[in-house]
Amino acid sequence: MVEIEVTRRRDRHARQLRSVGDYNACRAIITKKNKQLREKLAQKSQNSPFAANKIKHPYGTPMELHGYFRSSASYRVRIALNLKGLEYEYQPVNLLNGDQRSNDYRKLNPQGLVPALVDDGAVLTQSLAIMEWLDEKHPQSPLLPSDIAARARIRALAYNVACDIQPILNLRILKYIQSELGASDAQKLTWIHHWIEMGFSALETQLLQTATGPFAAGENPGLFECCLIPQIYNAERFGMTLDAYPTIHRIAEACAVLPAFQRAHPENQPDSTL
Ligand SMILES: N[C@@H](CCC(=O)N[C@@H](CS)C(=O)NCC(=O)O)C(=O)O
Repeated sequence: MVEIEVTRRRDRHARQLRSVGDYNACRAIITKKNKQLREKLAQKSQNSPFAANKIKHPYGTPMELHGYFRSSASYRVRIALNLKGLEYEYQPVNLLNGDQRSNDYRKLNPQGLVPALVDDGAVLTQSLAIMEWLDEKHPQSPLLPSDIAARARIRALAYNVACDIQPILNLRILKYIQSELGASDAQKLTWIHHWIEMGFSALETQLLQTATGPFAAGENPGLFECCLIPQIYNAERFGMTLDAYPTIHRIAEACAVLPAFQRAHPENQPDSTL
């Protein structure tokens, strides 16, 4: 009980700091919290640094997720796996070293992009396709609503992030605009902010058009939140805030307290350098 109260007080303090714009102090609290979480999880399993991802798998064979701690597409799939309580083994692919372009990795995904999921011999790529595969195969904690119109709406929100925001901010695009087109660091940042702002403004309006509960589809997070939270992480990494997007902010806060999202956080991955 005491521990829960301390945690709540710390979270409240972090929120207060963020609301007054003291992002460094807020980040320091969150970093400390995540470090403690990591230590706790590591204690639970003496042998494995992947304790965070060891959840009992109903069929015995763990899936293999090839990803990178900071990759937002990998982060989406980690959240989806955690929401469904599925065990998986994490295989880091270091994007900064170019491991995604190695011959070995291209055998899994000829696109040279993470994530890839190996499940029962099947190799799956594209995070949205992977999440829908998981949803069809493991119907517990559905990622999509049962109503057809609600499903289409959630897909549209998720695609806004996954098809129209993230792809133009991907590492290879950023590298290209700098190395081939000569963009400076400042121009790169302007590019990132521009496309996230445009995407988030539309999302905010779309979310407001339909009244929801704590999450976009009502009481539970799903496909949209799997896409949104990694994009927010990315936006904040590049110095953006959610002040202009109160609904997005509210949904993010609701996700932040859930273990499925906390375990999937980049800082809690075995390959994290944070
Ligand atoms: N549409 C793909 C996007 C995958 C993607 O863009 N992955 C990024 C990381 S988030 C990547 O592997 N980037 C490597 C690179 O740009 O070289 C998906 O949803 O899986």
